[in-house]
Amino acid sequence: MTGPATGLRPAEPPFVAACGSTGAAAARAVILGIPYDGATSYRAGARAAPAAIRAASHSIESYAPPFGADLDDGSVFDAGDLAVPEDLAPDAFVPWATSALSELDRRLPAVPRLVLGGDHGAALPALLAACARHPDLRILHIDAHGDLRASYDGTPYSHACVMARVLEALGPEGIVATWGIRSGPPEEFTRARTDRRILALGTDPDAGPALAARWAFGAAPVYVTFDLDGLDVGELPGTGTPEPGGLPLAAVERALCRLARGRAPVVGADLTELSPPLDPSGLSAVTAARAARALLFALGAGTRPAGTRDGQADAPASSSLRR
Ligand SMILES: [Mn+2]
Repeated sequence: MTGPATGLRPAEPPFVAACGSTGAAAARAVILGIPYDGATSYRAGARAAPAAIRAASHSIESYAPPFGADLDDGSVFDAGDLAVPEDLAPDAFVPWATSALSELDRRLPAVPRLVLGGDHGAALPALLAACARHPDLRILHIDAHGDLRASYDGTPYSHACVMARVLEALGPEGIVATWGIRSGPPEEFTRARTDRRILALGTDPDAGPALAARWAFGAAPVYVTFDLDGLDVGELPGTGTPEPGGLPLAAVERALCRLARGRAPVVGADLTELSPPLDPSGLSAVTAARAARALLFALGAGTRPAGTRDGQADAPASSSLRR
């Protein structure tokens, strides 16, 4: 630890698959919690999500039948949570977290990272860093909302503005594919149709897997930004700005399975907007833990146990998902 500005709080307990980790050096993917929800517009609580997702991860299996793969192979390292100062306004959070992440880049292994928010704004600094590193980045944006507002609640860093800021940072060859979006002002839907860097997949559960299958066999780097309110509210009611309808988690798992099997590098991912206090049943945290497991496979963690199959026609015969 180098001081409060860039400190990490240990994960207690760590995400289930990281419990058997032999340490950061052997990791193929790193989990980093960013428990910040100051960019929320409606109902807060997402700051409790990293801890809730880790706790719920102990109720799911490390083996995932849709992937035919197991995370319990020491390939995940849980770095803990960024020690975000209390009551940081969004305009102050973004530069603070940008600097904290760049400090962490020197201390954490140079492997793909899964950021656990927090609200969607908590993931913005990681998204902007990925855009700066990869001008041709292909971003799969799963969400109920387009997040394309220039400003909201008096700040350009509200969670309702995340993808507007990302598109400013993304190079001309970059692509944002949006999936699950079903709410927002008319201008956002007009922009999604007319901006040539936005590929609007709508809410068809089959559209994401079809796109992922194409991207998986390209060379361009892929990033997945997953606002959990993109999911069916019946599967994940515990979120700050719920929208009835939404994608089944199984469809998202199918898409991420395509990425896990492909050769395109999946360079980062984030999972945001779980608000644990809004779902006393705990179902939402379990759904989020399942989503985190799927993202970790897409990032290159996990191994296929001998003799397992999952019925994927494109499954390679090797024992590892990607390598
Ligand atoms: Mn959203």
